[in-house]
Amino acid sequence: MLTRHKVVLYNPAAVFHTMPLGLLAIGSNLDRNRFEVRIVDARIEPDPLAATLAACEGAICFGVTLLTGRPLGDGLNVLRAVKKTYPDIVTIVGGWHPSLFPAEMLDEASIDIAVFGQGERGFAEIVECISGGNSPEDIPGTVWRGEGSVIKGTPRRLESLDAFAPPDFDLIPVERYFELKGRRQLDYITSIGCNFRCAFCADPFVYGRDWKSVSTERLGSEIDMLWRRHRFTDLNFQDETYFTHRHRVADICEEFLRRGLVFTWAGTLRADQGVRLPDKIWKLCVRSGLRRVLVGVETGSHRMMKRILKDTTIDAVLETAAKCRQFNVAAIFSFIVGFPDETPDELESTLGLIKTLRAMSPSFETPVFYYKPYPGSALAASVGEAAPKTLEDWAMFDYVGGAAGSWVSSAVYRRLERFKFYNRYAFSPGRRLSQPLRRISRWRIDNDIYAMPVEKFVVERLHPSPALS
Ligand code: B12
Ligand code: SF4
Repeated sequence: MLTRHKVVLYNPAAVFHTMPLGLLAIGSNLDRNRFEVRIVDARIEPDPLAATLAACEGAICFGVTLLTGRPLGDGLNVLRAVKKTYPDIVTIVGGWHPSLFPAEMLDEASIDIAVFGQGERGFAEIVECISGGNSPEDIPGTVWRGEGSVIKGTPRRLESLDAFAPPDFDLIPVERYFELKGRRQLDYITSIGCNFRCAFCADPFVYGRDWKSVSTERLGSEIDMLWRRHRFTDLNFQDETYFTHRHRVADICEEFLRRGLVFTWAGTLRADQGVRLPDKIWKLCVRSGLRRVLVGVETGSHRMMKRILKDTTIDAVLETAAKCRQFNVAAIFSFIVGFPDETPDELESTLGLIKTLRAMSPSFETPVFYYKPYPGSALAASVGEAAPKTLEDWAMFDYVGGAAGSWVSSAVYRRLERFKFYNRYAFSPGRRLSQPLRRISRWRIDNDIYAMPVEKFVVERLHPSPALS
């Protein structure tokens, strides 16, 4: 009888309960007859470190997915503890931060191998090597320690998702995620990469403006099976740009309708894609359950829109917003502020656009994030010395919690934090108790008066939980 080798995967602590799709992708592509896959998610374990150390007993390797910011810090702590307790376990990191900084990951002694880019095939090859008692070297898309130096393998070409096994949701306690999310919402990914070139985004750097997807037929039957099995009521597509090909989107809607699947769904839409989407596809989307789109607007300034290579326009944003209103689709319009050379007038244009969108519909949200200089782009280069250098610095570099880059003055930061607070309450439907706060917030936003933010002080004292915007 074959020995089943244990492989442990760790998802660090983070603010939301999105399902760990990266770990599901790599874990589902190991031969389950030969490998026992255990996923430990810090977001659902009461004592993640103890659970990880217990799971790693007898395991041949420990894989961690790492996002920049606090998840990176948590991941490093756990990697160190695992390596200390089990010096022979092979530790592997992958995901967005290692894809941006593969070689730098090996500055950390507790990390043996870093995988960059799409991970399914590289991870399977590494695990195969380890289980055969071999040292995983020369595997494309990975970085490892050679004789006295760190060696980077050749990059892998992005592969169609049809080349891999679909995510096996039995690897995670799906019901527990539903409970924590407060709704029966399943996360899913139908494509990887993005064809666009936005200068602030990690995607063009990591996937070279390539985009690959799963076929609609396979997606239809997977979602059908998952819906019957888990009875989710909402499907959250986590693709970078779900509406990349409008005819594919239409085919997926037809699949859902043909199979009689009843749920709502949400996906990412660029403003220019919203404009190009014919009304009949908007209607089809709504008929098949579209409830919300996520549109990365980023800025309300024409010059910044060009500078960040967004390749869309503010008119397109407003037109897409009008379409959302026309077809009764909710929208999250997300913004980025604190670009290195953003002028005060440009910042005001952004805040103005946010107010315009909020006033268009109560079902429009406008979260605001601070710009972070991810490498590989002209924008990041312009930040120069201010960019974080070590892994520890990157672990402290987090959008969540509201940190801005050092080039954002404290006056601008204060103004933005106050604007974000009042903007959040000014337009939200809220309960009766919060109506005075809503009125005062609306008054402050309409008149641009943010001095003496007593309400902000009181609310943050009462509800100190981290928020995204
Ligand atoms: C869901 C999500 C989250 C979830 C994370 C869920 C989780 N697992 O904990 C939450 C909400 C917590 C989150 C937070 C943030 N996110 Co986010 N998020 C996403 C999103 C939309 C989907 C991630 C996903 O599941 N992808 C699908 C899976 C299949 O892909 P994957 O994770 O990349 O995994 C593949 C490879 O990376 C690799 N791989 C991944 N892990 C591992 C591990 C090993 C061992 C190996 C070998 C390989 C491997 O193999 C996988 C299969 O090919 C992505 C965009 C995207 N489409 O990827 C943005 C994205 C990852 N997020 C991003 C950002 C900017 C953020 C925030 C900073 C922003 C914010 N608004 O707060 C924060 C940072 C985290 C924090 N400080 O808490 C950026 C990248 C940031 C970065 N450099 O790390 C992305 C790419 C969006 C973008 N284009 O800007 N995010
Ligand atoms: S911001 Fe969105 S559209 Fe632009 S490159 Fe990144 S994923 Fe693509």
